[in-house]
Amino acid sequence: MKFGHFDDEAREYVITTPRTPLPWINYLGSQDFFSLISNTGGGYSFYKDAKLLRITRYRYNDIPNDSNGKYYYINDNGTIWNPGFMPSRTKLDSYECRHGMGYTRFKSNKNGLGAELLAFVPVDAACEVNLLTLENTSSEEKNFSLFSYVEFCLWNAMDDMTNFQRNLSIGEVEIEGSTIYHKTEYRERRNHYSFFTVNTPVDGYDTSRDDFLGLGNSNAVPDAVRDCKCRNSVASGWYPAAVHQINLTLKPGEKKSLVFLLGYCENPSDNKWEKPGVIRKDGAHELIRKFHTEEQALEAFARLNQYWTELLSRYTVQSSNPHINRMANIWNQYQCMVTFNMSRSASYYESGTGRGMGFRDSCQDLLGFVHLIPARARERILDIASTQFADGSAYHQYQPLTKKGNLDIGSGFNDDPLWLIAAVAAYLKETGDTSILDAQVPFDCKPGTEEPLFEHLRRSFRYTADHLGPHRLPLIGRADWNDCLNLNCFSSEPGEPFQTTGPSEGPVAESVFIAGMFVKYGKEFAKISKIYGNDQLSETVSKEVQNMYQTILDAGWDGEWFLRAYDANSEKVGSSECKEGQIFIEPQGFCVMAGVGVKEGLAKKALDSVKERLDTKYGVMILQPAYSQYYLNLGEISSYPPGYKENAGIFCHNNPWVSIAETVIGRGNRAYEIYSKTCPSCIEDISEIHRTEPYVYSQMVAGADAARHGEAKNSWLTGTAAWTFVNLSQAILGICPDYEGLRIDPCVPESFGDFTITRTFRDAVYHIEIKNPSNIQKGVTHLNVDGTEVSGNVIPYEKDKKEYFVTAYMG
Ligand code: BGC
Ligand code: IFM
Repeated sequence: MKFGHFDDEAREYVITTPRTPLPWINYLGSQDFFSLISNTGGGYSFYKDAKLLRITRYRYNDIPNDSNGKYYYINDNGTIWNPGFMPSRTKLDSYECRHGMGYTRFKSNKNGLGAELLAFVPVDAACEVNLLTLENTSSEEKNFSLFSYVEFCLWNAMDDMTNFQRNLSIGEVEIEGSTIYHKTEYRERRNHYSFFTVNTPVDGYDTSRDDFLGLGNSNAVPDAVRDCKCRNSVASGWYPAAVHQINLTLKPGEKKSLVFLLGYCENPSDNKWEKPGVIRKDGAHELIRKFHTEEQALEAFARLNQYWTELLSRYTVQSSNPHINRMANIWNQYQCMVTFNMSRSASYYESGTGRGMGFRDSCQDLLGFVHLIPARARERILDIASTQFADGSAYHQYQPLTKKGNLDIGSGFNDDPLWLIAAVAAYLKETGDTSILDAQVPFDCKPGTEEPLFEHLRRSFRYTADHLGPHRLPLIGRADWNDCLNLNCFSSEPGEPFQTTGPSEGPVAESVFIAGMFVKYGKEFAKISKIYGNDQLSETVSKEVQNMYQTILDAGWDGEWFLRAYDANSEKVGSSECKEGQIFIEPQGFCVMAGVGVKEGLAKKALDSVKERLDTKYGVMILQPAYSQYYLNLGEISSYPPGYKENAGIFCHNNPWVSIAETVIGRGNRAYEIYSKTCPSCIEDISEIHRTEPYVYSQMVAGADAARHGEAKNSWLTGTAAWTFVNLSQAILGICPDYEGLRIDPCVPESFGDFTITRTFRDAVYHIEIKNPSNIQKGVTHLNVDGTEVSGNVIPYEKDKKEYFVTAYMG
């Protein structure tokens, strides 16, 4: 069952009922100001950091769910409704919500009054524009009142939810015409404020939420809306809000457009303003001047569309498969940009107050956006590397505003360091910009500790190479990619909850997954060392990589698949000898991607075992059999009910790993089969089972052991976006950026036919046609580049050439 449809021409998903299985959201913003917006108008805004600079208030875990947002109420002769259905939940005569690239548009009608709301964040300004157009579609004159509504958050969202003894006394507002300023906390440390305004004189306002709502009321039908009369309240402490009342008369067929603006301002640091208690408003005035009229709003909207057109034109495919075209050209790349902006901080499943930017997460996200925004990818790499410790290990997370490592969570996830090599390798291949290796980057953000980025990579490599366990496999530490595989956790007393840090941490558990990473990214580091002019290091690194390759074969192979790990007692994890958790997906994908076992014939065996034991109609599960009880020696993984999350859920993130692995051994049919099972567009028809948004990936789908097999959770902020884009664009469609140039190496299903790709690569545009006359799955015999036959499959890179016309022949 579907709840809407794709509009590919407009690059939108069109939701046709507010009653979606879960809130289906979108993200507005591309630089510093961001909003989350659901298909019923819920969500919130923040500046740079969802925890530290939260502008409007949202309540996760609320009843009803998703009931705070930027709302517009209409009181039309006693009928109170919202264009997005919530929070009044008044049945609408028509409803449509279109989520597009950085904007959301609602179109609804009730009793002959139409409302169209366009919400977006302009490309270069710290504000959200809401262009609301009301139209009388009836044959009689209409007199009605419109009310806007936002509830302010007292900036630090965590503090806002906990520190009431202080917060309820600090809320302050100022009112200037139609502009309501929220200036709480601007007094001491933070010279910032936000405002909510509309481009017309108002007939009333409220700034005290509870005066607007009325005693004991929810925001479904505020008393002031019911009475058609704002209280003109001025908040002092308690709950600051911003409400505008506008009374309107529309003749039949008449339209009226209003521009609402939610803005954020910081005063210059040399602030000379000396009026205690009153804010300096020039920043707001400037923003208001820029987005005051409907024309200005529409111009800014056109610029936003242009921005996305340019961005998405960097990789486009035309093939016989509409799902691939849609996902590659629009939604997969869009989601990659959202993960660039958000990492794992703010979604409807990440509260914005917990995880900020993940070290491993952001490094992997980069694989999906480096071709779109190489300059910002460079900046991101340097930010991430600056949080690395001098011994090569890493803070697991850092805060987007401060860009400093997060002490609460600390370090100890032993896969983290190698992801930095993965990110830098992807950047170098994409851009050829080797100057990044010389960039001076501190350790743990401490001035005076700067070393070239190359040295950071060397330490990442060394950290893994120098922390090996009894089988000479890498030590896992607190966990590797699988955060919940906590093999070093002990509890002093039986029945005590597990601990993954502190004195009980054991040192010896090992990870075959990290070993696979070490081979894959160690090879990259050897190449990077050569590029950096250090041939000797390159050779040493290659030897260590070769040793690890052999170690995996000796100690990491179980007979039919790769082992997952050894626990702190050197017992096998992910082996046929285990009672539960006999086979895990991660090492099968990563070891084969690294090339381990390919020539020995083990890769094929491992992937056949994946198909036989882990596959379901909704995707490949992370492990089988699921853990039926909690095992202290395994940690959090076995704390989940069977079929959920890391305990045998379908983790969409590592499905592309096995799909890519299939392309390594040339099985395009199977690679696509795996791809299609989790591809949002391919499973749109089962939205009632899948439940999360059908235009983006979710982190997890419940596995075969779960009661709700096929149900997804944790949409949007997942490494799945980047890895499926790598899978689709590089492994399946075969356009692979490499150090020497673009390599063409598709691995497609037999029925796929010819296809074309246009791709920007290092300032040149490549028009690539791939011909597959014999319908094979893999293998390029030769290329024709601008009329010249080229043997092999790498397009020779010529520095100043701006356009390439390439035909690749499969055979
Ligand atoms: C997992 C969660 C887990 C958490 C612990 C996450 O990456 O997906 O299920 O609770 O790590 O840190
Ligand atoms: O690898 C992690 C990731 O960092 C956060 N989400 C879950 C993954 C698997 O545990």
